[in-house]
Amino acid sequence: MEKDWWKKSVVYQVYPQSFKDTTGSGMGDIKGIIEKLPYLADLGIDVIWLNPIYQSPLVDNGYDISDYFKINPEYGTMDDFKSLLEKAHFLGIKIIMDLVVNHTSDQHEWFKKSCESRDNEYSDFYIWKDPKEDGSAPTNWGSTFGGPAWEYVESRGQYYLHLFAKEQPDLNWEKPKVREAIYDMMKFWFELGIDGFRMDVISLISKRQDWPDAPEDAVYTKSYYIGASNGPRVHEFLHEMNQEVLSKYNTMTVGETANTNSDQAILYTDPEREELDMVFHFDHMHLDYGPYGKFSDIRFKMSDLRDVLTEWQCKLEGRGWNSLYWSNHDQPRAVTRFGNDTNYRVESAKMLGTLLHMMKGTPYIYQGEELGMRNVRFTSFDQYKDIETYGVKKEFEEKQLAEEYIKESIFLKSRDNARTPMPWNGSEMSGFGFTTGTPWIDFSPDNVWINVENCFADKNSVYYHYKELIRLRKELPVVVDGTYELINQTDSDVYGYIRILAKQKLVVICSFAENKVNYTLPIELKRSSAKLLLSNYHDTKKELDDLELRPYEAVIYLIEE
Ligand code: TEU
Repeated sequence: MEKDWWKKSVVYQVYPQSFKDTTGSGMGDIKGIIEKLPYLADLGIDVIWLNPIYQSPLVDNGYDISDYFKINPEYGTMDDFKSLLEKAHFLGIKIIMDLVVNHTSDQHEWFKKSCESRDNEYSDFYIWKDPKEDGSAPTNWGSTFGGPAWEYVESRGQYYLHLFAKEQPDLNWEKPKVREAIYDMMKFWFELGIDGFRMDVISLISKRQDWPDAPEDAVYTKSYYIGASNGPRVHEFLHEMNQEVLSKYNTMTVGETANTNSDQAILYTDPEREELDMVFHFDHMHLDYGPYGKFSDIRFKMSDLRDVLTEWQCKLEGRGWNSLYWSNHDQPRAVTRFGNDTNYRVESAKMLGTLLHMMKGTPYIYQGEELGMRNVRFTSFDQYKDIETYGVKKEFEEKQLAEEYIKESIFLKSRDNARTPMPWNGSEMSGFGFTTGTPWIDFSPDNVWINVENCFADKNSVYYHYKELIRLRKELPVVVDGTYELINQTDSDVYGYIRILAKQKLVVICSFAENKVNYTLPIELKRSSAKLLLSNYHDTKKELDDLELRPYEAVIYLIEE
């Protein structure tokens, strides 16, 4: 099989507990994914990224692993997983799993033993530090989910580090035996036949050994970044992982690298460095961050989005590889955050798909994005389930922020927006085709009208637009291999770019305006001979010329000469 197959691939992210439940437990399961493989094959995707399905107490929905070698019985058995692998591969679909090795669950055997004493085999599998002179924690770092990043354990008279929940103790990557155990685990899954890994917070695995305090003005829940992101040995560790494991298989790897800029991304993804294939950056996710980080009721600016995406397209050209995403299980729904989820939900969802999927890199579709699913207006806070959301509510109440602000910023940014069950049909009686039981999290009330069945029945649905975008990627070499150039630098509502490969030139123009806008095309691009490949309006003019763009109109023209 060819190397770099992932450059031509479209990835679909399945959030297992919300995808399809076949047992009535209210939790999605592996058999449910198997049942829906034809749906994914029909969409045209090439790779499925599975969020963690390992044994876990589910404090952080599986990102707290208590046994790396076992499937969580909530999702099924190892035989179910082997069957999923076999059936997906038969359909030409690869499977990548989630590698969560910055931390484990506090219920992992390693951690239980590590807590027992300072001199057993697992004592320093985690990061233990003595209290400061005054008995306080080793550093002033905050945890992502609120509260300090250090937890005191009497039995050891020490604190342990947890950048996330206290139930997620950080592994000590300085210890060769920890790395060895992780590499052995990775080989186990590769030998089973998986095709790669998405690597959870992989930019955090190397900590500065001088343990600096964070500046007082750091956003508390990310104040660990100073000592734990893009750390001193992170590239050494990843190169070692590559040499010990990854290079021995024909794999795809994507690192989730919080707090990483485009220059640093080249260090992670330059093939010469033999580390990772690509990374998820957060620069476009941070465009609507405010004084409290992600949970701010601030809207992004399109010109900022254009600048950020252009920076990443150009910086990594010929030196690395981009991942392309709008959302995932940690982010709110794309059409709410970046589009217009009321009057122009379908148009803007299609526009966002067009903008992203014609760029250079590997596109990721988060389950439900292809339906144009939007944020969920829960009526009661109790409907939220996510540990991050509860942490934010507590933090904001302690800061005595206005109740309305807390409610709105949680509606806008809670991770639960993306975690409501996948709606296969519009019948609440049938659990929207997701479950015959009570779902682990409430359904979105939108499911009655936004669901797979309705999308199948509507030839103008977001689903068919995504299907077309995927088809264009497979048919036109310029999409995978072409270079990227921004068309306009000044326009505030329209994002236009071109992709160039030999005689093929793709012209992509996307409006972020809620009203009609006149768009003047640079004279050198005007062609009557150009071919309109795709639009989110059915009557877009065929010639490539100045355009009167309707709200959120997105067009793709092909010039061949
Ligand atoms: O997320 C990494 C991370 O930093 C998240 O906290 C993310 O920035 C935040 O949720 C945005 O609001 C990874 C996983 O994707 C996430 O689901 C886990 O909770 C986290 O790591 C810990 O494993």
